[in-house]
Amino acid sequence: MREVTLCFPIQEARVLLGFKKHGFGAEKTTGFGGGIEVGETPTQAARRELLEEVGLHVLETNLVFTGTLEFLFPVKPNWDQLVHVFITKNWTGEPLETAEMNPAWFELNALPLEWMWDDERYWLARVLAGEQLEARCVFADDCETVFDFQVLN
Ligand code: 6OG
Repeated sequence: MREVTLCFPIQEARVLLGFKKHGFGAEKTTGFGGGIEVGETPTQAARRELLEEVGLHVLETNLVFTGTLEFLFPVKPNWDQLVHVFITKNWTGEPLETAEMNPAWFELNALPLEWMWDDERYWLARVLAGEQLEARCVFADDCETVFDFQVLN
């Protein structure tokens, strides 16, 4: 299964999200991340992707791993992904628009769930509040709607 990272920078009561311009999940708003390259740890990949996608420099020690989420698409198994999720509260640099992402800040109590992957309504607020979460999410045949969401621990 493809392994990817997803990272959410948090400052005060706000989270930085990005409007994704291309690729898997294009036109959705979400955190920053992407594929883990050969020889990289998930933390190294999360750090690289945060810099590439939004211009923020973060130390590995400032990335807090919150768990893995498995996303399964029974009608499109090649879309299945294992996502290593991180939050961070310490970085340097200012968010920059890049070829991949257009970033914006959102209040933690007003997440733009209608613009996000359907799964995020099940787990995002919990992870942003600092909860550790291992979960499995199965998408319906439309590959957009969550069919089943199970917390594994
Ligand atoms: P690239 O293909 O751009 O990395 N991602 C998902 N995020 C959510 N919320 N739900 C999913 O369910 C996801 N599948 C992937 C992880 C893809 C980026 O999209 C996230 C990566 O940050 C299907 O390399």
